[in-house]
Amino acid sequence: MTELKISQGFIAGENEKRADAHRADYAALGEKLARSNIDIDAITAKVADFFVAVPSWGVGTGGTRFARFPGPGEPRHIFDKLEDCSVINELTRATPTVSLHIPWDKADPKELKTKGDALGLGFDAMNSNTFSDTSDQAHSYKFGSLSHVDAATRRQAVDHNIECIEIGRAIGSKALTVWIGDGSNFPGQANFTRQFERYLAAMGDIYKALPDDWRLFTEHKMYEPAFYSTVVQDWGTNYLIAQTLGEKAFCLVDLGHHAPNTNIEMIVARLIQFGKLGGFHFNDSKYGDDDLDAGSVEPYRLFLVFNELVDAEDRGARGFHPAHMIDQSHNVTDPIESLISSANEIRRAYAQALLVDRATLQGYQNDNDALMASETLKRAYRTDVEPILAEARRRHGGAIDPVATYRASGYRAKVAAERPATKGGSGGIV
Ligand SMILES: [Mn+2]
Repeated sequence: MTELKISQGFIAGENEKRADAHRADYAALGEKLARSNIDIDAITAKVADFFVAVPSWGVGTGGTRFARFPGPGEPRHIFDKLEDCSVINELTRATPTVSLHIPWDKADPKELKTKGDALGLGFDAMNSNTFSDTSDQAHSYKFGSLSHVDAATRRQAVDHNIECIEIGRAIGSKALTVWIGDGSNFPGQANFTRQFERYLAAMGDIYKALPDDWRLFTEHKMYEPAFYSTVVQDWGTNYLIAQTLGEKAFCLVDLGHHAPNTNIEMIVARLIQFGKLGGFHFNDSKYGDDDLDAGSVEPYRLFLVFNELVDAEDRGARGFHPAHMIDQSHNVTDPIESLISSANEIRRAYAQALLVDRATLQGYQNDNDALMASETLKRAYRTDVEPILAEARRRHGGAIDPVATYRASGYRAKVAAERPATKGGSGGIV
């Protein structure tokens, strides 16, 4: 019996208020798509089968280097976080898994698994943390972790990652994501080559501890916290890592971890072509690693990324099964609402990409008809697929309007009464 935070009866009641308008919108869109020989129910079924993991750290209010402004009813620990995550899944039916972060979410694995099972949640990739120190560790990561000049510090960082794998095994995870903050702030501070050699050797030790049915994701990030050089700074370095480590190693693309104007969709295509796309951390950005809500600033770019994913799916690209995860920091919104909205935006981009007429597109590409090729993408992108998203949710017990239903449920006020107000705390931007 699944422990429900918002009853199915309540969601059904909210849906009933919107049922007539939704039915009419879905029928109208179905007619429009049928004129292009697209079966709306086939698209809806695919969308309903598309899932994205929510990050445990995303349900707490984030922050910046300057401050953090907590909201009401902040989760006190991982078990509260899992309850908030289950609300997102109940309403969207798009987020059945949670990505944990160790040590932030450290708890008895048996209790984690029991709570996840009770809430109907599984566990996605484990995330290690060697970018900050805990009070009980012997060696500091101030000057690096897996690439540190000191062997004992590197060993400590390797052991931490192996511990993450062990916790993950106990709760049913199948992947480890490694992001490090190692780098330098001054020219000359680090020897680029030796630093990367040390990193690769340490990652090799982690890779050896990886179970056969697991995948290892490495995440590149252009800069921050190191501001002059970063060890794993770009997709090229990331690809070299995956190539060096072996067939269970893949590149993770965090959409916010690139310079402004970088053609991320082309990076995605390259990694797919060479069988090394591991998955995504979805978010959006304007200036840098802003960790804004997915699709909030550049929805067209998100669509173009999904255009590459659907293209790869259609042609059965080798080794193509990317992990989808959200990685955002919610500073000014209710984190649950932001994650609901982001899961919808990610599904929206997928649905729009499914509508691209690929045979026609290929024809325009072969004819060098640049304008009509672009228009073919735009035609799919301009389609309002909201009725498809709503129907995918509704068919699986979710809400036609998940944010409105969440607000009507009073969940935030209920947990605010149960959970004492917090002050400050870490930003959780990774
Ligand atoms: Mn990330």
